[in-house]
Order: sequence, then C-alpha cells, then structure tokens
Amino acid sequence: MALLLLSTAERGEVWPRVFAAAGESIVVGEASVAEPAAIDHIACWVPPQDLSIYTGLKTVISVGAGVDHLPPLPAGIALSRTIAPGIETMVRDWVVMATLMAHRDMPTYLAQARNRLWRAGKVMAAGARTVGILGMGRIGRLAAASLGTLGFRVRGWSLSGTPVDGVEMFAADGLDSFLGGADILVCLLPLTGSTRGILGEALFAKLPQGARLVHAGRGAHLDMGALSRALDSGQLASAILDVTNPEPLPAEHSLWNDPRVILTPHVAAQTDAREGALHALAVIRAVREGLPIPGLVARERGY
Ligand code: NDP
Ligand code: OXD
Repeated sequence: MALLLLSTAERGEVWPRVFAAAGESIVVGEASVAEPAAIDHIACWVPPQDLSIYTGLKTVISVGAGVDHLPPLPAGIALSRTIAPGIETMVRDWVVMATLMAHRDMPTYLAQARNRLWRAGKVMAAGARTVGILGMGRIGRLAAASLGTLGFRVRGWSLSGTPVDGVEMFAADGLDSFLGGADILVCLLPLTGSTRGILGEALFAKLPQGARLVHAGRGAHLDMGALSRALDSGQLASAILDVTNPEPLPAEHSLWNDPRVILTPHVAAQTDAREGALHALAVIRAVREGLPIPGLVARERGY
C-alpha cells in the first residue's frame, strides 16, 4: 500500500526522502500509479478527477491547513488537514505584522510616502486598542497570545466560545457584542457554509466607526463590494488582506490602487515540504493503528 502525492515539484523531491527514511511507500504523480487499488492515501491540494479507481482509499490529506477547496468525499474516506507548526507560526507572524501596520496607520503613511507627504497623525499605544479575532482555533489562539504580549486587549469569537487564557471570549450567538468592541478585526475562520460571506455590510456596520480589517482566512469570507463601500463611508479606516475574492485579484480591480488597502498574495503561510510529509506519515500510522487521525476534519462542521 502507498500514499499518492499530487503536489509541487519541491514536495515531489522532499517527500520520497522522508518516506524512505520512515520505511513507507510513496508514489509521486498520477502518471506513476501502476496499481490504483494499492493507493490507500492521497495527499494533494487538487484531488484526482476520478477517485473511484482508488478502491482502497482511506484518507485524503490536504497539503494545507484549509480544506474548503476540496470536493465532498465519498462516505468512508476520511479528510485530514495538514497540522504543521510552520503554518501556524507563519500565519501568526503575518497577523501580528498586519495588526501592527493597521494599528500604526501604515496604509496612510505608505500612501503619503508615495506622494512625498510628511504629515503626522495621532499615535496610540497598543493598550488603547482591542483586537477582535474571528476564529480562535490553532492559529487564532497563537495570534491572540502574541498580540496580548504586545499590549493589545484581545477578544475572540468561536463557535463554542471555549475559554482561552488572557482573551475575552464570545460564542457564536455573541457575535454582535464581540464586534461592538473590536477596533481591529482579524479574520482567521475556516471557510464553511456558515462563514462564507461573513465579512459583509451587516458585519462591518456593527464594528466601531473607523475600525480596521486584517484578513488571512479565505477570500470567499469577504464581500469585496461591501469592503469598498465601508472604506468609502469611513466605517472602516483600512484593510490589510492576504486573501481576496477572487484570487488572484484581477489587475483592473480598484483595491489595487486604494491607499487604504494593503494586499499580499496569499502568502501568510506556505506548508514546509518536510513538515507536510511528517504530517502525512503521522496520518498513515494513525490509520494503521486505529488511532485518532491528526487533523481530521469533521464532515458535518466542514473544518
Ligand atoms: P481551526 O480549525 O483550528 O480553528 C477554526 C476556528 O474557527 C475555531 O475556533 C472554530 O470554533 C471557529 N469557527 C469555525 N466555524 C465557526 C462559525 N461558524 N462561527 C464561529 N466560529 C467558527 O483552524 P486554524 O486556526 O488552523 O485555521 C483557520 C483558517 O486559517 C484556515 O481554515 C484557513 O482558512 C486559514 N489559513 C490561511 C492561511 C493563509 O496563508 N492565508 C494559511 C493557513 C490557514 P471552535 O473553536 O468552537 O471549534
Ligand atoms: C492553507 C493556506 O490553507 O495556504 O494552508 O491557505
């Protein structure tokens, strides 16, 4: 039995070495599959068109943290998302960077610098602002801890509202109260049926006037038209986005030239090739030994 890897050239070089050292079998690329029935795991971003030929398939492993890009899988095939320390710390770092940039008015100062304009605004201490994090999972909790260390007040919103040390937590039904005190709103939600389009007009209207948006979740969380309108009305002061809707953002899109917006091209994190391979090995061993599968996605919740 073997894992089939459908991914980048770099992973295609690194994974076979990691698998060989662990004594596990791997096939790289569908063209190299001699016997489809011998494939019991597939690691990919884009899965094969026809999964039905892999009659022994037990798991599909997303090579990233998200799984929203994958189609629904047939019953009996488990879905695992990659759990890798590098993904989590990279996104944490991007969120800390973007939150500090939003807090210290960097969109304004970058735009001023392009026009050789020397004009100082009021500077506020981190403790004067509350950061509200939508999605307090593995990455949200890590970001909250770092932002708290920098002196920000931090509040978090999750489905369950599970308590987190040092964070004022709100459960799903507490969204309005959560938003009312979020001077900087950070989105770290997974994209599911319940969160698609959540960053829209109604949500922006519940934030304090002049709030700032930091978004590293998924492009489809965001209503881009509502964002432009909220920036124009002053309801939002700025937005720092790693993800857009669509991606890539079309060259003619108005946000490219909007002085209140900073864009990065979905680079908050990239899965390290070795860490991804180690996650896949952990999945293979767990399945073989009947243990809980690392990164298992709950089908009914979608994350
Ligand atoms: P987790 O699954 O660990 O956490 C998800 C969090 O979202 C949990 O706190 C969960 O609540 C909460 N949540 C889910 N659905 C809802 C809902 N309907 N209402 C309220 N809260 C909800 O995910 P990660 O922290 O690992 O990753 C989060 C996302 O970050 C990924 O899904 C991906 O979209 C994005 N990402 C982006 C990257 C980039 O490069 N831009 C890189 C990596 C990830 P509860 O705690 O109650 O379960
Ligand atoms: C991921 C991503 O989900 O890169 O890992 O967005």
